[in-house]
Amino acid sequence: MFKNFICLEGIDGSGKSTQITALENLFKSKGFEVLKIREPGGTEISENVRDILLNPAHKGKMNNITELLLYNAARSQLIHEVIKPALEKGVAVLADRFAYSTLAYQGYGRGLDIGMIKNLLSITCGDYFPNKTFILDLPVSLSRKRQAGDGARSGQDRIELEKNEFFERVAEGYRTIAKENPESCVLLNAVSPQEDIFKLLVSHLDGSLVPCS
Ligand code: Z5A
Repeated sequence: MFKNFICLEGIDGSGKSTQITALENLFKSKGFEVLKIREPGGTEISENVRDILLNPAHKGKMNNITELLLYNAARSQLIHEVIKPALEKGVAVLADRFAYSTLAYQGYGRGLDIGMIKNLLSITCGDYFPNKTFILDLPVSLSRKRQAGDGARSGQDRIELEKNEFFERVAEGYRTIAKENPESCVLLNAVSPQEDIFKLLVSHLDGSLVPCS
């Protein structure tokens, strides 16, 4: 039932939104009903939590456990209000980040205990976990360049204000996650041209797309 729950992960600017939009178009052209979601966010409550999490005025004030719980609170609401009903109707769900973001940022980035986070994620997500996760692997220096070159941005959020060393740990954490989950995760080189990444991504989905019932 949960076959078409696909997630894109990676550090900021790695091209998640770009690839999700291309995937959405492909899925629609194949007759799928598609739901695109982003984390944190996607419901009224989760978007309010997002505002608290990303507010740059909270830089240096938010405790790491508070941050961990807030990301999971936003996710729990999104799962129960949006993801669960969509998957039960046979809608394909395309997620811009999900639970592996917490493992990468709060676990490997902040240094919180990985086992504790995995336990929390299993409470938050239960059976609702992407069947395929694509991790876009980008050097931190390029992530910063893409952020700076993106005119649509209005200043840095609280997480973007972190130092490069934090993002190096997050990027390495994502590589570890990909290695530990070879059945469900694919690590893609995000430096390649968008079209090449998309072709590769689709090649990993072939055969796993099922039509809406
Ligand atoms: N966070 C967390 O700590 N814990 C959690 O559990 C969760 C999240 C769920 C949410 O940020 C923040 O919360 C995030 C992690 C943390 N913090 N950081 N840093 P967000 O949702 O607001 O933003 P984001 O997901 O990090 O990033 P983004 O700006 O949306 O990036 P993106 O979607 O990966 O990239 P993009 O918008 O598709 O592309 C960025 C630019 O690069 C754009 O100009 C593109 O045209 C260009 N681009 C894309 N692909 C390419 C290629 N292949 N070549 C060249 N240029 C490209």
